[in-house]
Amino acid sequence: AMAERQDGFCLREVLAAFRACLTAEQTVLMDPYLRGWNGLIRFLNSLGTIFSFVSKDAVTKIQIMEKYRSSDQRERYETLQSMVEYELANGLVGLKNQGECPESGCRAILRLHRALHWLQMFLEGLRTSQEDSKTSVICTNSYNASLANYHPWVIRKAATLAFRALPTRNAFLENMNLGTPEEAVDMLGEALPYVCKVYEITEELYAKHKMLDLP
Ligand code: 1PX
Repeated sequence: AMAERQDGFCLREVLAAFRACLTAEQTVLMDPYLRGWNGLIRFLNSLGTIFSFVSKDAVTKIQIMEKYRSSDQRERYETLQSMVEYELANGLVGLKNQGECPESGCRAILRLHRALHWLQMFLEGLRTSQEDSKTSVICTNSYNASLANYHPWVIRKAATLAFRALPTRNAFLENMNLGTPEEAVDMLGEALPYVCKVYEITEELYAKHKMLDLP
């Protein structure tokens, strides 16, 4: 086995967290979901301060949820399903305009959920790409096909500029601390279906409650 890197990052733990979100009842557990996100943010931070503006925003959303999970209402936020039910029943979502409920859990999760779509496409792109592919190109393509549609021009510009700083495909795969690039690719193939499943369940839940466009 490979030695743990100094910052202890290993994508295996992140992927295991997304796997642990899924229950037999097809619900999504909040705590492992947030654990998965915190792991991703650690990885993002290890890529350099150029991505600070991204991680800052994601951390704000994660912290909204962590606050609920340590509040008196923690049981209401045990799963994405229980959160949706609770916030909808109590008018806590902010369905009409931004600022109505700035701390809405449904709203915070929707932003992370959209980013998870990007992640899914990016990792799949990385996994299936040629050895000499550019990470920046894979990243830009997956971003343009997903998250970019929700971002104003200035954010899109900043994001695509930052992507240029990404290391080569193989260096990026080695950074994941999953072994050789080939081993990392195998691991991604095994684990990505769980990330996809979490994404699908969330998408269906939000569609059912007409919350895919929360302001
Ligand atoms: C092992 C490989 C994975 C690498 C880990 C990378 C984790 C990336 C996490 C990205 C989280 C992005 C959350 C963005 C949420 C969002 O869309 N927020 C916007 C809307 O929020 P609002 O409250 O105003 O409605 C907000 O405007 C966003 C601001 C920040 C810019 C977001 C740019 C997203 C770029 C995504 C990918 C960047 C990482 C590339 C590294 C490989």
